[in-house]
Amino acid sequence: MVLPTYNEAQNVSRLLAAVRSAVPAADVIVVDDNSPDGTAELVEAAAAELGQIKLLRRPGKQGLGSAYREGFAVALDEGYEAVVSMDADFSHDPAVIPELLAVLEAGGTEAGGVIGSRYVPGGATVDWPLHRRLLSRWGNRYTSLVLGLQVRDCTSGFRAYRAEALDAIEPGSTSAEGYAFLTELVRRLVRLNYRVLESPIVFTDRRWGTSKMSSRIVAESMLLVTRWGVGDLVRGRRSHERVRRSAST
Ligand SMILES: Nc1nc2c(ncn2[C@@H]2O[C@H](COP(=O)(O)OP(=O)(O)O)[C@@H](O)[C@H]2O)c(=O)[nH]1
Ligand SMILES: [Mg+2]
Repeated sequence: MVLPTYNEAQNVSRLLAAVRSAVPAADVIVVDDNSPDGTAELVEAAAAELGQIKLLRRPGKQGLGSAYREGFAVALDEGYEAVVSMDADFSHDPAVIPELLAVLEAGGTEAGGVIGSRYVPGGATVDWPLHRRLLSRWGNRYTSLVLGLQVRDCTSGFRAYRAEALDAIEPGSTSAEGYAFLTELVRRLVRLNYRVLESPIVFTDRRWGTSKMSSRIVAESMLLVTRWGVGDLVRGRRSHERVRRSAST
């Protein structure tokens, strides 16, 4: 499990306990960017209590993409079979992790990853303010249209990757900071002919703490998706038929 945290003091202790009970065997890597609210200290306390929790402390806020790049590098070094990512704010229900792993396993070696998806039948978004819902829904529609991806939720951070596939797409060589980072990983999986499956989740707005999403992150995402899409058009490279959606519910 790779969990990026920035100012998640109100969530992190409970979340780590919930993760442990959902997937008792999982090792957890928390990547904290020196959160001013003391998140790292709470992670250390949880690590002492629960075990199998590693904290990567970084000097300052460097963004979600950067946190994942570092967390994934450590996870891939450890030689796990699967790597799971999720927000540390309870928007992603830890109880769903075993299901994502089961769908990944059922997908066989050609399945590069499973996305916990809000936009496949059975998926939903609850309590999110209207502007966030519209942004996410239309941002995803734009992304799949422009990039020719058959994936409906490219910006969900709740995912299970086959470690071999994650390694193959070299997340360390990406440069995006926000949602575009998540989209770029999907794009790279599809390019390498991996299947990207989607399993429905119910996403709930965080109850505690505040979102770190910013207009800069949204702008970065729109800009990069557009740039990639134009690049693809120029090169005539489209990959519609390569991705199939999971039929699982
Ligand atoms: N380490 C690290 N984690 C971050 C950073 N930005 C966001 N996060 C974490 O990434 C996850 C997603 O961010 P969040 O604020 O929930 O975004 P939202 O769900 O789109 O509103 C949360 O667990 C955050 O604590 C960052 O710069 N560094
Ligand atoms: Mg969140």
